[in-house]
Order: sequence, then structure tokens, then C-alpha cells
Amino acid sequence: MRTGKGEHGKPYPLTEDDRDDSAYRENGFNILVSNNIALERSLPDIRHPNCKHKVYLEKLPNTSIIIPFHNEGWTSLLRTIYSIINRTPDILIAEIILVDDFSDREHLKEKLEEYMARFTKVRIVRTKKREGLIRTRLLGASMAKGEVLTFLDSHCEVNVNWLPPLLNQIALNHKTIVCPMIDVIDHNHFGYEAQAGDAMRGAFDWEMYYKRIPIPPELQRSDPSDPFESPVMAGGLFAVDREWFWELGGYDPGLEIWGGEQYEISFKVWMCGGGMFDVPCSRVGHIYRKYVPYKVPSGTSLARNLKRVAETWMDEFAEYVYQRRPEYRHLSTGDISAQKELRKHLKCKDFKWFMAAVAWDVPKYYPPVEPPPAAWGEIRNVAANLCVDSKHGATGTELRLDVCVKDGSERTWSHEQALRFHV
Ligand code: LR7
Ligand code: MN
Repeated sequence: MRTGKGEHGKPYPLTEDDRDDSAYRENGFNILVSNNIALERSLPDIRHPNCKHKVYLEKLPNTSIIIPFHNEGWTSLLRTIYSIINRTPDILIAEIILVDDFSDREHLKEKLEEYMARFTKVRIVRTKKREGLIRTRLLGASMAKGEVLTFLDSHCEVNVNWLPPLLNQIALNHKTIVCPMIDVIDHNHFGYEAQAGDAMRGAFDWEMYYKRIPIPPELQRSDPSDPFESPVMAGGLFAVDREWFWELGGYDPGLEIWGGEQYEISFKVWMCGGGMFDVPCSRVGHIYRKYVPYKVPSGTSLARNLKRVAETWMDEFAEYVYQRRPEYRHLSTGDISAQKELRKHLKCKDFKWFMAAVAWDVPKYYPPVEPPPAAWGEIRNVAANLCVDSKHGATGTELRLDVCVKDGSERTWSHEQALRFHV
């Protein structure tokens, strides 16, 4: 019944002034728009219709919800909290732990503590120096008392009945890590919608960019709203049995600031006797940033994190990464003996097993060894009279439609690209 701008997850009508870059600088998304939308705005229920008829266990484990933040915007952080309070059965929340990773913005100090006093379940803890999101999550997890740990980013909106389907899957098998469907909250107008393709498997290419690939027919469920196996998670939003998380060694605490941890936890859970599922009936919106607004301390790098994970978990497959990223060969990972020891102690399977049993469909899209081109020619949309063109972007090669160029639109197409266009 709610009316107003941004309600029901509708795009906020932006004016020319709203679009100024100054609105984005602090957060990488439009904070003016966030400030003008209700903290308790309504969202569209875009779950698969079958979700309304699902039955979950009567007794579900409770959870600590852990939210790391570094210099998060005021209204985006508050909207995250309100969405949890409003859309989660209270009995399932043991506590909500906000973990401040050494923010310096004024609104995140006493003002936040005073505001949060109204929520009896919210606790605020703070790191003593900038730790990065991985050790910040670990700090929250080390204080958590709930039976399950649920991690969220600090700029999310959880949707209708998001939590029970996650907890149910863990109650059925406590070695299961579960992820919600991650919906997109637009960084300009805050419109809420499903990701392109919606339910897809988490994957990676051999530069270790996160990718999503279709669920192969062999793994499609007769009820498309049932949980399905996913090789790797996006990273930020998942739930895990607290004891199982620590049995798995938590995260590698040697991972700095941002990135790589999603592969570590995913490889580890599969290779060391557990599994991972995406749960279509659980949906959480996330604001995908336009750019990274915060500083990353010198001496830390995503590359170093990725090499730590590759060296610990990927065995001979690490070579495929180094072939594409030769600069990683001479990078120091720091000491990873404790991680290797853990892998031995848990008697984890090897990466070859992971590729054969879990991620067997990934090489169809991202082959470790690049095969010869799959096709040569021009891909033209006859109605629009436009041709497919490719350019190299932040997430690898991106395809788009562009004017057809005589003697220019004809080219070779990779295996992956040919698959996408059914060539
Ligand atoms: O130094 C930092 N300290 C922090 O506490 C840097 C970040 N953070 C916090 C930050 O406030 C946020 O709550 O950590 C969380 C994640 O940081 P983001 O929002 O800058 O990261 P992201 O959303 O761009 O990136 C995705 O990948 C990350 C690294 O691998 C983390 O796993 C993020 O949680 C992850 N986000 C998601 O999975 C949501 C879906 C987007 C995707 C893919
Ligand atoms: Mn994020």
C-alpha cells in the first residue's frame, strides 16, 4: 500500500542535478537518491511463485547477522538494517553485528551508536586499524553467538522471507553453505530488479574474474525454486553453520582488504567435505557500485590474495592463471603454511576433483587452455542492422551491438562467444 518515490523498488525519478558526480563520490552510488527514498521502503516480491507454497522445518537454527562496513553511507546502512528487522522472523535473529572497519566518517561514530540503541539486537564492534573486509568479517564471526553466521554487505535490502529458506538448507545438512539470489539495486536510481538470467551458477574464468553461467540441464530441478549447487559464490551474501565455518578454518586471515575470499571459502567447502547451494526463494538486493570509493592501503593487492588462494587450493590448475597473468609468478604470497596444513588436516580432496565433480561445466565457458577460434564471420542483428562488437572492459571482454563496419565486423569468435550466440 505504500506510495512514494522508490517504493516497490521502482526507480527514483532523477533530475539533472541528482546526476552530478558529487552524489557518487563518497559511496560509488547515488547517496542523494538513497537519502530521498524511505528507509523502510517496500520491495517487489519477485520470487518464483512456488516459493509461496514452500514449507520449512518447524525448528530452524537462529543466526548472527554480520555486516562489515567501511565508510558506508548513513541511509544505505540504515536501510540494510531496517530491511532485516522488517522482513525477518525475530525469533531467528540471535543478533545483528555491525563491524566497523576503521571508518572515519562522523555519522558512523556516536551518532550510529545512539541510533542503533533502539534496536535491542544490534551490536556494534570496531576494528582497531583498517583490516579489510575479510578480517573484519572474521572479527564479527569470532564474537557471534548464533548457531548460523549470515554475512551481508552494508548496502543491501533483504526481500520477503529471505532467511528461512537459507536456514532450512543448513538445518538439513550443516556442512552446506547457502547463498541468496543477489538482486540488483541500481547505483543511479535505486530501482530493484533480478540480475540478468536470475538463477545461475557461480563460476570463474582463468584470470579469476567472477562469472555466472547457466544451470546445465543435468542440474536443473523439476521445481525451479529448489536450491541448486553452485561451484563458487559471489562473496558477500551467504549463511554458514557457525561451527562448520570454524572447522573450515574461517577465512585465511592473510587475505587483505578486498577479494579472493569468495574463492577460498567456496573451494574449501566443496573440497573439504561440504557443499554450496544457491537458494532461489531467498532474495537480497545489493547496490552494485559505479566505482570503488574507498582507499586501498599500499602493499595490499587483489593479485596477492588471488595467488594465496591459488597456491593453497588450486594445485596444478594455478598454472592456467599464471599463463594469463605472468606477473603473478614472481609475486610473494607471504606465509601460507598454515593454510596448507589445514588442507592436509581436513583431508580435503584436490582441485582436479573439484573441477571434475563440481565445476565440470565451467570449462565449457572458460576453458583452461584456449581452443582455436570456434567461428569466423559477422554476427548481425538484421532488424536493427547492427553488429556484435567486443571491447575489453573491467570484467574481461564485453560484447555490445554497434554499427556494422565494412571489413571490420568480421572476426574470429571464441568458444564462449560462439556459445552465447548459438553460432
Ligand atoms: O576495507 C574494506 N572493509 C570493509 O569492511 C572494504 C570493504 N568493507 C566492507 C564494505 O563496507 C562492504 O560491506 O565489505 C563489504 C564488501 O565491500 P564492497 O561492497 O566494496 O565489495 P563489492 O560489493 O564490490 O564486492 C564483492 O566482492 C567482495 C570481495 O570479494 C566481497 O566478497 C563482497 O562482499 C562482494 N559483494 C557481493 O558479493 C555482493 C554481490 C556483488 C557481487 C559480485
Ligand atoms: Mn558491496
